[in-house]
Amino acid sequence: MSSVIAAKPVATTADETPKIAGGEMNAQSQEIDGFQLVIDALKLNGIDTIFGLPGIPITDLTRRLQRSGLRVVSFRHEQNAGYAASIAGFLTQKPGICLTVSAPGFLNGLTALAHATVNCFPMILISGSSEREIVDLQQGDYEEMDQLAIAKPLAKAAFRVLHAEDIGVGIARAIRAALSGRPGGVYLDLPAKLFPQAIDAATGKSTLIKVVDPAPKQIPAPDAVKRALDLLKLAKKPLIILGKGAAYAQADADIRALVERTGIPYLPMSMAKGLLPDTHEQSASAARSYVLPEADVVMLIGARLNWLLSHGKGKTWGGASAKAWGGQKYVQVDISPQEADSNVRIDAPVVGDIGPCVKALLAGIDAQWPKPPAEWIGAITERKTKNVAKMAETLAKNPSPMSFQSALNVVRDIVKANPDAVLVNEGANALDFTRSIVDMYKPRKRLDVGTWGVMGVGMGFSVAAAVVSGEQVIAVEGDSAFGFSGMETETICRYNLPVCVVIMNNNGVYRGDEINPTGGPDPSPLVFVKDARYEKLMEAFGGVGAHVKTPDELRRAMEEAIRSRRPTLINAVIDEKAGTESGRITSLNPAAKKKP
Ligand code: ADP
Ligand code: TZD
Ligand code: MG
Repeated sequence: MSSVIAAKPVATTADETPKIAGGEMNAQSQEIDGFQLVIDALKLNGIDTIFGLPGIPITDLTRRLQRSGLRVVSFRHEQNAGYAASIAGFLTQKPGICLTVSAPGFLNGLTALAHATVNCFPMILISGSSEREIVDLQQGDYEEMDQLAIAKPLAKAAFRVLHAEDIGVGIARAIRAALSGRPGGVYLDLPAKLFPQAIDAATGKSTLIKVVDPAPKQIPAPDAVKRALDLLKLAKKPLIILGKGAAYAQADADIRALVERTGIPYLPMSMAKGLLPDTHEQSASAARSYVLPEADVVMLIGARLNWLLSHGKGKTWGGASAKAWGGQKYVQVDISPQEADSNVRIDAPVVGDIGPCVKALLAGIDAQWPKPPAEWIGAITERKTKNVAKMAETLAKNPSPMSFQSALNVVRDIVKANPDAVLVNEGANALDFTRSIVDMYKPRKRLDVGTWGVMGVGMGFSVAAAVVSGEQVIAVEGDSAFGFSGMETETICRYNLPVCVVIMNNNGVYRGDEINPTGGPDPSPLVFVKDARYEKLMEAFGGVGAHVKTPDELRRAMEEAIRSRRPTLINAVIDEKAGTESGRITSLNPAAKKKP
């Protein structure tokens, strides 16, 4: 209570930028305000980049963050800033920060916060909020909303700070909640009144907390490791599945050693592609539909048995019916103790951080470790060889207009020649074909729609990937998918980022040839303006645009984009009849079997 009485506002409103050099303290009274405490707390914890969009009450915070030396990346829509923050968290193991204004800005950022939680990415959404007294009495304040209550069910944790001297604790708690255990999205509510609150500078500084060991590398229990090894050792048809948790954990060398020393075939989930190069001889990607039902022991490392793995049962896994268990035994390595048994029985849960878990498993694998039976490896190789040959045939075709495959064959070559480039990918067919055609060679280089299969992450992810890695970004986008965040081409140009967007333009959602069955003037809800010139969007902001109709033109445009590192948008014209409904997840569509 005393803090409220002691707190005195200093003159730092949006219209009145502080005149003192650095804007840090009121020189006479040696006071520090809430703005500065937020900045200092973030800096103290190694936060160096903020993704956001300014306005009341955080305009000055944005300015002062930049003045304090943090990189502030300002977007055109908060959702894209939020997606940027979420993927920055995935790439760096530091919580990605998204800063928004109240009510509508907060809500725009909230989708990304929920996405971060669902995908286990560490992120903090910091939103300014309106006057608590007015909000709580619902008296109609400017951008009134009880943001904390709304964020709670969608976030891993949610906090509000009312007093300047609690800023240090608030930010420490947010960081710890985002990073520790299973990472997730955290909401931090900072009411407008907090920012100008001034307290004694020395007292203020002493309240800041540098979080010690925010993501403890929890070690697994030895008996859990032994149980897992015993199970694996007896397997006749073992399989390892690597998920994006394994990519996040940054235990790349040990994961590779585990796969190679055991000799067990592995399948990478989409964002785990590149943990080992996709060309690795133990990769079973090209024989996925064979290995899932056939495997007898499956070790999941940082992957959940959710819809993306058909819940670990049913026909995909060799079950007799849609929900029947296929008979596999599962080992699951995961930081979350509650994940095991969420869909099927997990015979050997190994709970801990993937780094120490994989190390502990490796310690139990010596030269005597029995390699998987030759029949299993041979059967997989046979399927792989057949499927790879079939794929090569398709990729070599050169139809006009381009097919997804003939265009993506170019992207495949470009990524092979530039393995450090980050590939961002969204769409339906544009997603599924890219995932299966474009090989990845290094960890954390493929960023996509994740657990929700969400559209709209494209440009936010691209900006963040370019900002945090400094590497070339290649964004392969469905024309529908691109539309969700397309205005951020301006952001890409404004920050002059090396992002090359390639739109797989088939004139619509899934395909571009649907017609309105009534014969009326409205188009089908699934199609867009035909032959839209998306490349002009990038040109509008000073970037490079290209309109390409052949693989050769696409190759030249991509090579030039990578050579120049200029913001580039390539509008690749794809046959509008080429796609299928929902890409590869047609079966999830309730009416798919009875198309009107
Ligand atoms: P994918 O979509 O690639 O299959 P998921 O998002 O379903 O991957 O699963 C990721 C899993 O990784 C989550 O269950 C999460 O708890 C786990 N995870 C994330 N980080 C770590 C870590 N450092 N150590 C162990 N498990 C982790
Ligand atoms: N809205 C959001 C936020 N996420 C979604 N996944 C969808 C809607 C539904 N949806 C998909 O699942 S894929 C897709 C939508 C609208 C777009 C597919 O069209 P595209 O890709 O042009 O991006 P293709 O290559 O034409 O299939
Ligand atoms: Mg499309």
